[in-house]
Amino acid sequence: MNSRTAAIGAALVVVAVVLLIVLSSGGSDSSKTTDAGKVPTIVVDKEGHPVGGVQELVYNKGDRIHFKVKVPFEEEVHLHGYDVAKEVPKGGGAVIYDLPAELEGEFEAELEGRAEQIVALKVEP
Ligand SMILES: [Cu+2]
Repeated sequence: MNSRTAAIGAALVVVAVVLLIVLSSGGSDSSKTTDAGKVPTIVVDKEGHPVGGVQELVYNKGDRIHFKVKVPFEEEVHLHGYDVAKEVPKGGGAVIYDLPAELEGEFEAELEGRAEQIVALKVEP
């Protein structure tokens, strides 16, 4: 009897611990999703056009320019003005821009090989 009660007690503890782990990991998952959701992602389709059109991104000087570009083929993504080029490998992939907005003005990011604009970047004073 006693050992059975102890076993039930132990099982309850295990359930409680598992619940805590599931709940806490669920919590961190949703915060990750929220963080990821804050990073604008430009998806380029197979024809080389940005899905939903050229994405407008507006920042204030001193902010962090932060966006992601997913391209389904090998390309070079080029952010004008800041002049940052990033290579998308053969077979496609994503590149991430994360840099301080220190230059004011309007700049474009494009798929360099196709001269296709994908981002209209504006940095305001
Ligand atoms: Cu360019």
